[in-house]
Amino acid sequence: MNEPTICIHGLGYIGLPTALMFAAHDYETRGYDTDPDVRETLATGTVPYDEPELDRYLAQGLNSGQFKIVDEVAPADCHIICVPTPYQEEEQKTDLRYVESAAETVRSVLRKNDTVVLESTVPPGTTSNVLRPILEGRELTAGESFTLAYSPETVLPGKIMTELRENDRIVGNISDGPAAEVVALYESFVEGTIRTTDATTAEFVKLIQNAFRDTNIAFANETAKLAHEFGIDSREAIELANKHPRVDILSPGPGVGGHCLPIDPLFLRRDNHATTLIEAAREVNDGMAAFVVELLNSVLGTVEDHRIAIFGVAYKGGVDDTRHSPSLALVERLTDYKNADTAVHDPVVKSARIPLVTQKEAVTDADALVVVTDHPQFERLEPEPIGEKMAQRVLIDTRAILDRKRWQDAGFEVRRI
Ligand code: SAJ
Repeated sequence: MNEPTICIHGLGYIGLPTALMFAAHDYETRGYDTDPDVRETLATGTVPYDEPELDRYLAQGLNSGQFKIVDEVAPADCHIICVPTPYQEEEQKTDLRYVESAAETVRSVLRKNDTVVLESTVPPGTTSNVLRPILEGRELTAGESFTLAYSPETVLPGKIMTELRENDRIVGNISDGPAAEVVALYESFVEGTIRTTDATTAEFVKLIQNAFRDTNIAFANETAKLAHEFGIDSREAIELANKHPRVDILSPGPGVGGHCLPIDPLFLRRDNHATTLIEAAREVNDGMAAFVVELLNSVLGTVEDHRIAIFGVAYKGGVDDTRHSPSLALVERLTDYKNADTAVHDPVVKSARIPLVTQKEAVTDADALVVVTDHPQFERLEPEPIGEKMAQRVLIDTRAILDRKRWQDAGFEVRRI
């Protein structure tokens, strides 16, 4: 028997790797994206962002013919929806228009016995209350004539292919029963455990995983601010606290970026007013840019009329993604100060919505250097050649990745978060 054909809707950060994983596991996989530029770029074998292994998988998929990019969606045994779900801050609600429009497209080709899986991060209840009514028709009922499930991805940018294979996975069915077809599909490449539940629980679990991490980091950030007030080192304190068998505090830093942690927890908001802790965590994490400025002010007197070199615009080390980057938040915050000048350098990111300069340009005549992204390249920075070019030797190491003593020995005034 032939493997079922799969159509992936949305070829972004999650849809593309997922499609390529299925293609590499002998499924005839088609990829559709509404953006013709995305389709064209991928068809030439170019991955539009940095992610280990992805180039190789794309070349393999296209060359073997197992992965085809299509300009129109055709019937397939299984449709997997991986489209974006942005958050509208002003209206405090998730924008589900891409999910809805993908669902309309699927409905136009949906047949009896097909399977539809939603992977996009969504507010609890979306698969049942938004997706299901669009897909169902006079002849098609979810759970009876076709399978409908929700299965969130949990992969870490920078390790997407590895985590697609190795992480456990949840499959949430729309009706009673474990959605065996969907489990079988993911079993083709998932080496972790696949657990089944209902779709709304699966949607909820995805959100509380990210909310938990965001809240834990907020605790670390608050700890760091407190440690600063008590004149102690937050990293040493957290490391010692974590020796307790039931304590596991994450690392403080310049704020929480990326496309998931700063946004997904907000999907839990409704008119329920039950997200007090989650919203407070968001506030603490978003407030870290102001804390970095406080540290700068404490050394420089004021950041006004000073030039600040910022190292890193990626939201975390080892990736070229700048979405919701703490560095961009810091640059924006510094624009509030008269004549505060910023120069941003990142050895990994090729372009951002702010101008980027070389390392040398960034540090020349700078009054302070702020290391924002934990790129491994920065761990190896040498204090002397940098200090020589700077107007003042001030270092704010927001990730505590540099050897404080070496920088102090080279005459730097050092502050860490
Ligand atoms: N960060 C800290 N301190 C830490 C850990 C992270 O400040 O101790 C910062 C990072 O520097 C970054 C931000 O948090 O700015 C988020 O980075 P991350 O590595 O924690 O997470 P993401 O956004 O890259 O991926 C998260 C992951 N979620 C969880 O670990 C619960 C990933 O598994 C999800 O698949 C992904 O969100 C997603 O797509 O939802």
